[in-house]
Amino acid sequence: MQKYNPEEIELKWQKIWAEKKIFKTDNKSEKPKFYNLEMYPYPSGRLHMGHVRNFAIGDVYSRFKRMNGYNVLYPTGFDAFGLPAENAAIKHKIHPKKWTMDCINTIIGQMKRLGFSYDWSRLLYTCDEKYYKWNQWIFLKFYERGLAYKKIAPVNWCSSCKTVLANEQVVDGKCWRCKSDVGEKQLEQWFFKITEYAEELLNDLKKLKGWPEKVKIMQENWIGKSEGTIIDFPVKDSNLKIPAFTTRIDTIFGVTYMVLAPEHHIINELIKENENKEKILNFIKNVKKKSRIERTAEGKEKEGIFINKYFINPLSRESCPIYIADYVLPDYGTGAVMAVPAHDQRDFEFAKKYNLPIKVVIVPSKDKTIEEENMKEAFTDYGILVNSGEFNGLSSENAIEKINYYLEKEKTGKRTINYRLRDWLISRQRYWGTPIPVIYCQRCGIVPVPEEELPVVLPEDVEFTGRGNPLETSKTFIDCKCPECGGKGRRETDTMDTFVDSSWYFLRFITPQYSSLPFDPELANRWMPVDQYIGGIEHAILHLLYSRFFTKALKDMNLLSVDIPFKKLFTQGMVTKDGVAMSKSLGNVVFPEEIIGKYGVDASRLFLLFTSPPEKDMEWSDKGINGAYRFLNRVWNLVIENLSKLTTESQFDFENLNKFEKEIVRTTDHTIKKVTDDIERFHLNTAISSLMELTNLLYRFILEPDNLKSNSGKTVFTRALKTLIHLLHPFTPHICEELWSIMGETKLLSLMNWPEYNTEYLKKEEVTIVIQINGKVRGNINVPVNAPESEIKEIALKLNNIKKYTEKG
Ligand code: ANZ
Ligand code: ZN
Repeated sequence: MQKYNPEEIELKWQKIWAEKKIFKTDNKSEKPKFYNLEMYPYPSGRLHMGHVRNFAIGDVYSRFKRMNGYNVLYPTGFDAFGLPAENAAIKHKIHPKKWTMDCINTIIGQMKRLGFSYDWSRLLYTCDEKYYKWNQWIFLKFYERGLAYKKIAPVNWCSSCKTVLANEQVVDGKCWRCKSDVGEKQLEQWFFKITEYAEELLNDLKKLKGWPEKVKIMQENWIGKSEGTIIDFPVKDSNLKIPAFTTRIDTIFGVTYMVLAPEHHIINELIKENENKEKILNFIKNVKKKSRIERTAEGKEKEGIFINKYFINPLSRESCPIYIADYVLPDYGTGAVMAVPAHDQRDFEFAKKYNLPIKVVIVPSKDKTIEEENMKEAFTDYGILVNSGEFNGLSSENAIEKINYYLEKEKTGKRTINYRLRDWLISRQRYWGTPIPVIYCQRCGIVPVPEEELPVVLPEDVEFTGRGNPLETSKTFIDCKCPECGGKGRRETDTMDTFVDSSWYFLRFITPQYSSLPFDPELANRWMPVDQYIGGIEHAILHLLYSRFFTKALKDMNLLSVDIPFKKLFTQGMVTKDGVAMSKSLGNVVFPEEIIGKYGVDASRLFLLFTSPPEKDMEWSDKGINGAYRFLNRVWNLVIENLSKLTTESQFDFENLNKFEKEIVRTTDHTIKKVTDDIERFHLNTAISSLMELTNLLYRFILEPDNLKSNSGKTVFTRALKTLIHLLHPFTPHICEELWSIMGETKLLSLMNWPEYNTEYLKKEEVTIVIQINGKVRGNINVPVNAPESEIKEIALKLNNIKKYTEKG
C-alpha cells in the first residue's frame, strides 16, 4: 500500500499550482471581489512558527473564499526598510540592501515551501525604488496640500541608535528596539498633519463593524478627544496672561494654584528677576530628562517648584501661586493646568505634598457635604456646585454651560475641543528608508524635488560607521542643483518613517506595475477596501491609524472613492514556547524547516490551526505536531485502503437508507455547515475538530465490512469521504489535492466550488438522549442534534414517566 509521503506530494502539487498559475488574480474577473490580506512581514532573518501561523490563517481564508466563488486578491510583500538592516550594515559591514534582499529571498523560499496561495506576480518590497518613488510622490502631494510640513520639535533621541524615536517607540523611557535610555533633543523635523483628520478618524470607528472592539477602543483613546474650555489667567502685577485647558470649568472656584509644564515658553519671562532662578532652571533640566510616560504614570510621586508668582482667578478674584511641575505636559492643551486639588487626583496628591489649600466646590448631592480635612482622595465625579458664588446649586453640567457662556461674554475664555493625537513625525536620521524629496537652497529656501525627477534614489557611496546619519557621508547625494534657481542646493538627508511605506502598500498590490500613479485609481476603487485584514494586535494603533489617515487623504486628492482601508480586521494570537512569545533574542524560536522535514507542511499547518482559537496565543509542542501528523495518516489510509469500495454513483434515496447510512449523510451535511460557518468566523480549530469527528465516524462505518457491500453504503461513504477531503483542503491543501486525484477526480481540488449541504438532511438529524434521574434510567427522548439544553429539558419534562419524578421533588 502507498504510504503518506508529505514531502513528495507537497513539492509535486506546489509545482503544478505554480505552473498552472491558479492563484494569479485576474483584475477583470466577473466574480465578486474579495481582498484578503495579512500584514506584510518585516524581512529580518527567516520565518518562524509565529509567522507561519499568521499566514496559514490567511491562506485558509483565501482558499475558502476562492472556493466560495470569489475573485480573491491575496498578495504578499515585504516591509523592507528599517533599522535592523542598517544595524546589520554597521555590525557586519553588509550593505543594508544585500542584507534585506537575502532575507527576502530566504523568506520567499519558505513561503513557497509552505504552500501559501499568494499571487506571486504581485510581490512587492518597499526598498524597491519603483515602490518608494511613490512614497516620495505622495509626500509631495501632501506638501502641496499643507499635509506635510516642517517644524522644530523636541524629539526623543536614542543615543545608541542615533535616531529620533516617535513617542510610541519609547517604551518605559527606553528605546523600543535597543532598550537603552531615551533623551531629548531639539530638531527641525518633517511632520504629516494627521490631526487635520482627528475628528473623522474618530467618527469612522463607529462604521468599522468588522473590527475588534478592543482595537477600536485603543484607537479612540489614542485620538483622545476632550471637550473643554481654554481660560485666560492674568498674572498678578503684570500684563501677562496664561491660558489653561480644562475639561472641568465647573470647578473654577476650587482652583488653588496653577501648574506650568517645565517646557512652557512663558517661564523665562516669569523668572527673569527671580532670586532662585538657578534652582528653578536646574529643576527644569532634571524634569526634561524624564520620559513622558514616567512623568504621567499614575501614582508616581509628583515633583514641583514654586516660582514666586501669582495669578488672579477671573471668577473668584482670588490670587493663587504658580508652580512648575513634572506632571504637566508641554504638548497637551496649553501646557498649563488650573489645579483643583479637591476634584482632580493628580492635583490632590501634589497639593498634599506641597501643603497647598484644598477647596471643595462640588458635592455629590444637595444634602451631602465633603470635609476637606477628611479627604483621602479627590472627588472627581460630577455633582452640585458649592462655594461657587452665583453658580451655587447648579449641577456640573449646567454650570459648565453657564460658566462657558459667562467667560465667552467676558472674553476671558472659550469652549474648545482638544485631541491627544499629535501630528505624525516622519523624519528619521537614517539611511535605510525613503529619502524625503526636498532640496534646500540658500536663495529659495525649501524646494520640493520636481515630480519628473523622482525617485530620489538612495546613494551607494555611504559609510556605515554607527554614528549619525550615513546619508550625510555621501557626496553624490547631498550636493545638488536647486530646481528653482539652478544655484547650489543641498539635499534633505532625513528619510521617512517606515510606517509611511505600510500606510498604502495595500493599494500598490492592486496594480504593482503601474507607472503613472501609485496605483490605478479605477482598479483601486474596484478592489478597495481590503475585505479581510489579518495581523498582530501590536499594530492596533499606529499602523491602522496611519493607513486610515492615508486612505482619507488620498480620497481627498480624488485618487480613491473609499475612505476606509480595511473593512474587517482579525487579530491573531502569538505562538509561544515555554509560555513566552518566540523571539530570536530568547532563543526559543522554532523554524518551519525543522518540522517540515519530519512531518510535512500540511501537518504543521494543521497543528498551528487546530491547537487553539486563532485569536488566542498557542503553545508550541512537539507532541501536538505529532498528533496532527497521525490524523493526516488516518485520513490518508482511510482513502487508500478503501479505494476499491468507492463508487461513481452519487444518487441515493435518503428515506430508504438504513440507520447508519442516514447518520453518515446527516453528519456529512452537518459537517459542511459547521466547517463553512466556522471558517467564516475564524473558528478554525473547531472546524478542524468536526472534520476529525467525521473521520472517526467513517472509520466506525467501515469497521463492519457489510456496510460497504450495498450500493447505498458505497454511495454515502464515497460522498462523505470526498466531502471530508474537500472541506479539509483549505487547512491541508497538498494531501487533499493528492487524495482527490487518487480518488479519480480530474479537476484540481483547489479550483472546485465549496460543497453545499442539504438542509433536508440536517432537519431530520436527531439523537437519542437517555434520561437519568438520581442515577436511574427513567426514559429516552429523541431531540435534534445540537438542540439547546432548554429545548431538551422542555421535551424531557413533558414525558409522563419523567413528570412523575420531577413534580414530586
Ligand atoms: C481643571 C480640572 C479640575 C481638571 C478637575 C480635571 C478635573 P483630558 O480629559 O485627558 O483631556 N490638563 C490639561 N492640560 C494638561 C497638561 N498639559 N498636562 C497634564 N494635565 C493637563 O484631561 C483634561 C484635564 O487634564 C484638564 O482638566 C486639566 O485638568 C488637565 F476637577 O483642569 B483639568
Ligand atoms: Zn534656489
